[in-house]
This record gives sequence, structure tokens and C-alpha cells, in this order.
Amino acid sequence: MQSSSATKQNTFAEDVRHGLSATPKFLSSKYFYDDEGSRLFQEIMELPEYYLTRAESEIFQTRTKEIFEAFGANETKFDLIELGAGDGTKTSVLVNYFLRQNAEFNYIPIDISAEALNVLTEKFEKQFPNLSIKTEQGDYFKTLKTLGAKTDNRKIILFLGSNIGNFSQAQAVGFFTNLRDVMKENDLLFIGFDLQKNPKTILDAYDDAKGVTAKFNLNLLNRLNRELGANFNLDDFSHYAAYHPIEGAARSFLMSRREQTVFIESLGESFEFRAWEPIFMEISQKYNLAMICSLAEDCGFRVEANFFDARRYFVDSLWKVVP
Ligand code: AVI
Repeated sequence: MQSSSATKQNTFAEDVRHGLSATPKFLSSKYFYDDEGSRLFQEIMELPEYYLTRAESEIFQTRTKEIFEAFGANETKFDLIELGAGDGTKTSVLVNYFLRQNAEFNYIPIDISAEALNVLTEKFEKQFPNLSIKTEQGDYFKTLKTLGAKTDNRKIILFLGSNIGNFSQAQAVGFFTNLRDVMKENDLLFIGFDLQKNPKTILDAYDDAKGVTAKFNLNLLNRLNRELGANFNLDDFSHYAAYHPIEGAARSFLMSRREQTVFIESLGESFEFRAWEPIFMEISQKYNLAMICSLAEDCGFRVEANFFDARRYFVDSLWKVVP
């Protein structure tokens, strides 16, 4: 029998084969986050052009009390479940306030990366010695299903940082519909959406002057070289970002700067690139309030409240299950 890491590697290779054989070619942005990719994403979040993280942090810092009240956090004991918790910086603002208000809750960060969970736990245990923290490593839905069976506590699920933006419309509907299926009547979902705004502001966020986003995209080719024995020459590809204001979609591409053939050893296959042929790398969907409302409705939820930053760049939207 194959080990799970061998199975993961096969899925990765198969996804790459599928994407590079398609027209137009694509690679999935979920593979961006190896160690170097995660480091580069941290660097992106510090960039002056990348307003998203700062806008959402502002919401957490300035609207803490209202969020606490909207969560009904002083009423019954609940599980605060964070999907893709990362380093938990934003959530720590809520946790700090909730603890000071003597709210009764368990904090349950769920992440696919054991390493990320270890770092988070160590930090939170130091910062909040009285916090009950129970990490869950693995796939969101499998973990949520078993969690539902383990405890009767009300669930408040956080999905922050505009992570939903990296899903296509169909994936977003599938994702929330699956979540809806593991939620009960009084459970809540709190989601971070990046809002539509001046297209130049959005474009700059995905095409920064220092070229960190370009490195972040190109890093996936490095990963293919390292893990699948590919022979991409990174100088032969360049990053291109575009924002489509009607769809509200920022997309990034790697453009093949010349006609070339790339061989991928673990697939035993070559892939041809035309000069200036794009590989579609990532969508970062920007929403407006009507889109958020109809997405909620399509997936069996209703919007209870919206929390904005002062510039209305970003919204954390609180959804309730429609029974
Ligand atoms: C993780 N995700 C929300 C980021 C975004 O804004 O779409 C990923 C990213 N891609 C380029 N810059 C940041």
C-alpha cells in the first residue's frame, strides 16, 4: 500500500499533468504554499500595495465589541473554529477580548499543515494561558464532521483573509454548501471577503513594485523542478496580473517568454509552450455586497451582519444557517 505522502505526491503530479495538458494551461494556486511559498506570502502581506491583511486587521481591532455581541459570545459556550488558521494574528485580537469578557469557548484551529498548527499553539499558549485550544490537523470537512459528532457546543466558524477569493464561483458554492451540511441551526459562519474597489488599487496588490508576487508565482515552477524533476527555466517565464472589473476577478498568469519545451521527469512527459502562451495560476475574486448576499442564499445561509474597515476595502460577513 502507498503511504499518504506518496499518494499526495501522485495527486500533485496528476494535477500538474492535467493543468499543463489543458487549453488554456493552468496550475492550481493551492500548490503555492511550500515552505518558500508560505514565506513569500508572509512577505506579500507586509507589502504597501497588499492592503487586504491590514484592512481585515483593522476590522478586528476596531469592531471587536460589535463582533463579540453579534457572535452572542457571552450567551452559551461555543467552539470558535478557524479554517486555515495560519499564524492566527487577527484571531488573537478576538480571543483576547473574548477571554477578558469571560466568554466560555474552545478555540479550534484547523489546518492542513501540522507545522503551522504547532507554531500557532505555541504562540497562543504563551499569550493566553487560560485559553482552551484544541488543534485539528487535516482536511476541513472531514475534521468538521468528526468535530460535530464530538461536541454539542454551538459552532462559530471563521474563514478569514479572503481565502474564499481563491475559489472559482462553483468551488465557492460547493465549499459553503458542504459547510452548511455540517452546521446546525444556531451555528455561525464568519467570512472575510475582499471588496471591489478602484481597479488600480487591486491590480497593484497583485503586481507589486518589488516583484514579490512575481516570485511567489514563479516559486511554483521551482517546486515542480525540485519535487517532480521538471526543468523549467524561471527566466523564461514572467508574471502577468490582470483585473477584470466586470467580473471583479484579479487573475495571475505566468507567460512563456519564448517557444519552449519543458520535461517533467516524474510524469515522463514533455510540455510545449508557444511564445507568450499563458499559464493561468490564480484567481483572487473581489466581491460586492449583492454577490455576497446571493452567495449566502445559494448555499443555505442568510447574511446577519457585515463589518467593514473605514475605507470599505474589505468586509467580514457574518452568516447564519437558514433552517
Ligand atoms: C491567500 N490569498 C487570499 C491571497 C490573495 O490575495 O488572493 C494569495 C495571493 N496571491 C497573490 N498575492 C496574494
